[in-house]
Amino acid sequence: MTSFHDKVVYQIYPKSFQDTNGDGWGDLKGITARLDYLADLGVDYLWLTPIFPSPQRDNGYDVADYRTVDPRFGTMADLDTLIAEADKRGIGLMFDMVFNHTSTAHDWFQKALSGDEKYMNYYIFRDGAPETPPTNWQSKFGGPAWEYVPKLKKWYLHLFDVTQADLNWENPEVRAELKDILRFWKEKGIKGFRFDVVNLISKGEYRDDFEGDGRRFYTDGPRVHEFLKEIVHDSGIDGMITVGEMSSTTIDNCIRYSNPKEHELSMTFSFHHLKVDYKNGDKWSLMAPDMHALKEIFAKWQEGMEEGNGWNAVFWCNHDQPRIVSRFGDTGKYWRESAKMLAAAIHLMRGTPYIYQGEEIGMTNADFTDIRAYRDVESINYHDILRKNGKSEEETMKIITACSRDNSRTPMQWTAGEKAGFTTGTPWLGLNKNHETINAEQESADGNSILSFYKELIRLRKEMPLIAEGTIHFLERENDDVLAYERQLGEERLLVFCNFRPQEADLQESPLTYEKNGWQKLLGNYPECRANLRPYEVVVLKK
Ligand code: TEU
Ligand code: CA
Repeated sequence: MTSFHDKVVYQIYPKSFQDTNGDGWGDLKGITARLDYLADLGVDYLWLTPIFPSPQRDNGYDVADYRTVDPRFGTMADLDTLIAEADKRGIGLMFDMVFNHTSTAHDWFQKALSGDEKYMNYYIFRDGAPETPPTNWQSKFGGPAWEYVPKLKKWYLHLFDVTQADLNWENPEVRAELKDILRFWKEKGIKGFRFDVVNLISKGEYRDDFEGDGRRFYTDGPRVHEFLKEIVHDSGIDGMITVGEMSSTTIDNCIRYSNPKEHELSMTFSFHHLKVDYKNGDKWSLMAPDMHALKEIFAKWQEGMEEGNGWNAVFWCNHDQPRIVSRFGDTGKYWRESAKMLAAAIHLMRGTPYIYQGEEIGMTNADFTDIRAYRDVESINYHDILRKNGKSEEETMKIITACSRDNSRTPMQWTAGEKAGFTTGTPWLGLNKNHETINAEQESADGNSILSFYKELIRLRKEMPLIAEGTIHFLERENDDVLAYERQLGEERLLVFCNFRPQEADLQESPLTYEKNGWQKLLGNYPECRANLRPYEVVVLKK
């Protein structure tokens, strides 16, 4: 199996990247138009979130047809052009395969609804009385995970929105369909795949959960590794770059998903480090990030995955997460410093880094304060749930504004001009007001910008095998202000110190002492080394 350790992936949310026909929706032609920007940044792959026909209840994660492009994004010819133009620049496309569920608008589900036995067996239908769902499981977007169909006198399972019906992976016909889809896109020239919530595909027992929302019965389920091996092998995608999105997973499972010996996936996304600001594990209650927990999670996952020869996708941002500078950094005085520090913290770890569009220019949360500005189904559902639970509109909006997935989905900020250079029409989701000061044009013109720093990190990965292949060991474990680790490959060593605080922080050993002892400063977000770390400072030293 090929290694992707020296590669960098850039995630595009096509709807918000670049519009070319003024309908307020980003499109494939828009991505093609921006390829030079991406090539200049230095990324190797573009992961596109789903561009398949879809009712867009969940922005394309509700797929109605896996074998073509939604006309709102363009045509198959536009896709061919994008693939060819990207290829010319040494960039490969990764597609986002949503195989845990389909939209209820998919032909298969429509046939199931009409009572066709073959297709009913594509989904998870259960008999039952209309008052009592088969289990008490909760949907990830709020409310029960089962929906009753009066005509069939049956319930179907939907772990996400009611329009996202879970597929029945126990049925070999379903697996055969999915393999066919993978072969189809591989033949079209797609170079890799991201698999949406792929550790939820093997459901275990259908039992009531009196301790949680049901996830322990279907997360990393009994046949998940077997299913993955089978579809990867039979569809001929082994050796291509693949990443699985793993919901509430464990290190042991992620080692099995990503150890090359297993022939499952190249790497895994896990999310534990992005829950350290969830109060009691609840996404919808506010808390300052717990730095101690963050450090422990990184140490455990980084060292644990290395020990089992697994491979992490390393990241802060995606289309489901609020912007990282707004969350763990600073959007005011230390905006630039904190964005660079956060970038280095991730890019120099052991794993393949992912950059989410706009992260490289330090984009911040949208900060929409009126629920009518939001488009995300999860945010809208939880707005209602929080209100029903007795929170005032003001308290509710404070939470939605901080936690909503729409924070990362606002249009890409290309210029300071009107509509940020994203569209000439009305964007499907509002722009962030700060595009006048935060935009790609300005960042590109400045050698000291966040964008320039990202380019430097990518360049270093290509130059220094240590970054791609070195071992990792965490330092300063008791110091909650600082994330610190050492990388090593043969004789070569790298030290990374990141101050996560808006004030100065001390280290056990001063960066100056390291310099005296023969270490060399390789990278940083402040000029010369000092005895301690300045606010949000990152210092990288090599020997
Ligand atoms: O997300 C899976 C998931 O469980 C969470 O990230 C979820 O979106 C949310 O953050 C819970 O609070 C994947 C996709 O990335 C997401 O966009 C889709 O909505 C979801 O699957 C369903 O396909
Ligand atoms: Ca468009």
